[in-house]
Amino acid sequence: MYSSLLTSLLALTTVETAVAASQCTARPPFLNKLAQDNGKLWFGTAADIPGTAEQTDTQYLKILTNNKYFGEMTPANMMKFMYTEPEQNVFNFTGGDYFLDLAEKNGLRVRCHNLVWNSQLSDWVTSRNWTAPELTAVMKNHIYNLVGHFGGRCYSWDVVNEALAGDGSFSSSIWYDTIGSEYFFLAYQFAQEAVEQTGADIKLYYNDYGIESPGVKTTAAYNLVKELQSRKIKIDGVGLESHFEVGGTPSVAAQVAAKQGYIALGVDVVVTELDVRFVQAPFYTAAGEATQAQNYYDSVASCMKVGPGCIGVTVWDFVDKYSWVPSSFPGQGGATIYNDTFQRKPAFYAIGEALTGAPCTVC
Ligand code: 9MR
Repeated sequence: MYSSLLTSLLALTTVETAVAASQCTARPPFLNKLAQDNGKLWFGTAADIPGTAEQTDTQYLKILTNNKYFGEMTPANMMKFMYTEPEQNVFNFTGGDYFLDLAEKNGLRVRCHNLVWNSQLSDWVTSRNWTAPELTAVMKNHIYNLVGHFGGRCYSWDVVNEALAGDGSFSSSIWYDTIGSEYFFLAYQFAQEAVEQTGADIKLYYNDYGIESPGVKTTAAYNLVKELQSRKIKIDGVGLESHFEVGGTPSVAAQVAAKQGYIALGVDVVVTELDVRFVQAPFYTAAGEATQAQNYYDSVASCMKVGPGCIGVTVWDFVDKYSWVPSSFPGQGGATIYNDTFQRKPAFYAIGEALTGAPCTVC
């Protein structure tokens, strides 16, 4: 369990604290390097680039593009439907290409995100009624064009994003409501065909939240994987978003159990969007940050404990000022591993400890 770092830091004298802190400051845990040294493909982060303040924030970019910290980046928005196909069959790959260029220049992999979702669709999709064959053709064309254009530059694609409701049924979406449950399987079939046309090794993922610990929705996700497999349609992995609340995250055991369930089906898992938000201020108390550190530790530790089937951990951006949380949950925040002024939080060191099993000062 994550304990040694915080307990020992709290127990130290002022002088000792200063020494320990300076060791951390002088030699912070290089999270991606530690992840890769310990059997993972990456420790990664989402980034919302180009088109936002992140694009020109030199302090931000210096950390993002340091391959010792991050080995993967996921576009928070730029590859979504509304940006990539703003008008029917008119594609805009500028943002996605910029993102991939930045990643490749710095040696980071990219999880491409996402092809079929109910959010951030273009108006031309949502503002009219479609027949099932018409919308199926729209979906196919979108998938073929995106997979074809970005090709093997994508380590993987999140093919369908957030298809399930809390009770394990398909949630209402323009795709489901128009095409029915077959939309899900067709999306993967089209993605598989498109990948085959590229000739590249591109992994196909299902990505969702609320499937990080055993329960009805997680069982439903297992069943989607099994159904794809029984139809011999390509499915390589499941993304466990892991958007959690401070003090309210599933136990390590629960997160291990859920991950083992996917891995037992023969697919990989990735922690794809990890963050742990405070549901109310204050966001920066020692006690709150200690709990948050434990929560981050538990998710990363669960990925370590299940072995190579959990191939990496990605946080959903790394500095509080660029987190999605405050705009989606007014009054909530403090969810990432750096505060607004780029100071590393205890959670940062806790991740280093989870990746290595050793306190940050020696990792
Ligand atoms: O981080 C994204 C944010 O900038 C967008 O406004 C938001 C729109 O819904 O989507 C955010 O990313 C989401 C991701 O694509 C899917 N899982 C949940 C993420 C957080 O909302």
